[in-house]
Amino acid sequence: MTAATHTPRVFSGIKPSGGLTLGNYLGAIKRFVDMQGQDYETIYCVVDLHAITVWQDPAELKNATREVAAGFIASGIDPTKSILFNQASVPQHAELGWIFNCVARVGWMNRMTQFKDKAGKNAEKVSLGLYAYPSLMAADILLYHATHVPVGEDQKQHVELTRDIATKFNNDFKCDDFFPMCEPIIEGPATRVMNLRDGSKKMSKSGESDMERINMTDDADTIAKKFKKAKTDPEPLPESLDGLSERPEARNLVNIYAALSDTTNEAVIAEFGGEGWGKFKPALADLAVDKLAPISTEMKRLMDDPAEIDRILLAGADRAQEIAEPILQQTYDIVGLLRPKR
Ligand code: AQP
Repeated sequence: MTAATHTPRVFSGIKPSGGLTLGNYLGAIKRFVDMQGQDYETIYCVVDLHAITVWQDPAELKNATREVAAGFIASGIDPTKSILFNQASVPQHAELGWIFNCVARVGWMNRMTQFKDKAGKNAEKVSLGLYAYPSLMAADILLYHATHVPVGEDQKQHVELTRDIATKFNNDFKCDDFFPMCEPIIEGPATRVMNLRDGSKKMSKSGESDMERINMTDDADTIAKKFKKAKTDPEPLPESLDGLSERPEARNLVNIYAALSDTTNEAVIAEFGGEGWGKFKPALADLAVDKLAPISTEMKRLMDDPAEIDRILLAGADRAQEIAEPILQQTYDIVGLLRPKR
């Protein structure tokens, strides 16, 4: 099989490790929606197996899984156009993940910056799953022979590792390009949305303070309050983009405005250059409310009917398995694992 024969196929996922943030929306979901209905098959997954690499309250996890699914649908992922499912309902992910644990090298995992950030000084005490996370992520992507992976900047290194795993597997087992070289798609002004209280840190679901992030389900008053209190400096917005280079908090708010309004940072600076925060922050809050309110209203409506979300996820899992199972079966054959047909 040659690269050219791999069907153009998009795969990406989001962990149900807490409520969705504006970072997840701008860095991932909004872009997933943009890629839907173009020249790719699109497969989107709630990656619950990744969520449990750190402790998750079992009573919360199923709800969080449904909420991420609701976030996808409310943002515009159409389950008839894209395949939408949760990872735990397609066991082939974990099966291929194990094979990739045996392909990936410990030295590769040691270089993963996300592991270092998340483990911090506690590396001896974190789960083995957190360490092996990138190998399962490679399985998520390659189980579908996905060719394109839209992600935020923080996931670039993991997609590159996926390519390393594919290359080593293809070389070790002399199977040409059985697994494709997937491309990370990292585009737009908000590929790394930063924490509102500290412009050197990423906005995360699991960050310590709720004030450091905008949740997709925040109401208008909360969004306005969070932007009002967002850390900035005393200077007005600069007249040109260069003036943002040493101002991470200011740059972050400009990036968010540009991404929410589907424009460029240059256009935002052309509109607001020279203005103070007293004008820009309320405009940003209004824009965010305008974009997020219809999504959060729809998320709430969907969450009132969890059985319907489960039905959508199950139908998606069936479609996902139709693609995944033959690829996993071929992988077993290539590796030499005996798996007689029932
Ligand atoms: N701040 C961000 N800016 C841009 N993109 C982001 N993404 C996450 N945060 C930002 C992108 O969202 C997708 C799903 O990410 P994930 O939830 O699976 O994992 P994560 O990157 O670890 O997200 P969080 O919010 O930081 O979760 P926690 O706190 O639980 O670890 C990815 O494409 C990611 O790049």
